[in-house]
Amino acid sequence: MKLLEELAQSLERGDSQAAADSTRGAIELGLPAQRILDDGLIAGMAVVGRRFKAHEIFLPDVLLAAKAMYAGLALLKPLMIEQAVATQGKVVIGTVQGDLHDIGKNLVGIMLEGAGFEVLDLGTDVAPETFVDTAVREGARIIGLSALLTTTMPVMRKVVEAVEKRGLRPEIRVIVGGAPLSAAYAAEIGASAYCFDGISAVETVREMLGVER
Ligand code: B12
Repeated sequence: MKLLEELAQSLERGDSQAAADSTRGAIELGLPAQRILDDGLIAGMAVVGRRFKAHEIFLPDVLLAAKAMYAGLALLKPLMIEQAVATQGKVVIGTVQGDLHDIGKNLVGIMLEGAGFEVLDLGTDVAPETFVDTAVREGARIIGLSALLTTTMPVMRKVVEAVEKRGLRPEIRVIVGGAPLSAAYAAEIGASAYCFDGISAVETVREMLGVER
């Protein structure tokens, strides 16, 4: 549908105003929230993610796309709640204690939210116990940790240990990401998975929660 294609393209261009206009237009047309989400916002963000991975576009473009996605999501959210668009499960995310970098974590959060997961974003500089307490309280089965500093990477191990100590494994899984990380480091600290970017985070979470697409 042309309007939803335009919505997707507005994300690719990073045009928040157009994204909001197209989303509003689609809502006024009476299209279901799920369809606006899938064929508009998620479709656009998926292209952006692929082009970023292929180095065809750069960080500022991704941030603009993310902003445009937020502009659309903000309008769509009340409708999603009203129409009870099935949430695929909850994911707690945050940047570990001592670390204030949040751009990558926010992008991953948007991608997960866009893919239909409920994201509980604890922000930055988050203590290990806070991750675990929130996951338990909210019934989230996945904790996603971000670290951009070599000095804060070891905090991730503390979160894994806290999950283990409380006997919450394997019900609660810990996935990790951030520029200095690697699959080898994730394995070393006992995390369930390392994700290179938002797309791989969505794929990993879908697989872990058994969500088909
Ligand atoms: C922007 C930036 C900042 C900004 C952060 C703004 C913000 N709101 O986030 C500011 C200016 C505040 C900053 C501060 C500092 N920074 Co800085 N920063 C960067 C920079 C340039 C870009 C990071 C970024 O946003 N990348 C873009 C995003 C999209 O990529 P990403 O974060 O990697 O995220 C992707 C994946 O990693 C993954 N991912 C990320 N998180 C998660 C989480 C999960 C669960 C999953 C599944 C996946 C995932 O998916 C994301 C999307 O694709 C990096 C350079 C770099 N090459 O990384 C330095 C860098 C990380 N910073 C660095 C340093 C040293 C600092 C400071 C200590 C500087 C100082 N002396 O004050 C402070 C530390 C402050 C603190 N306590 O955290 C160093 C770290 C070196 C090291 N070995 O640890 C770097 C590498 C720069 C360098 N080459 O020296 N920084």
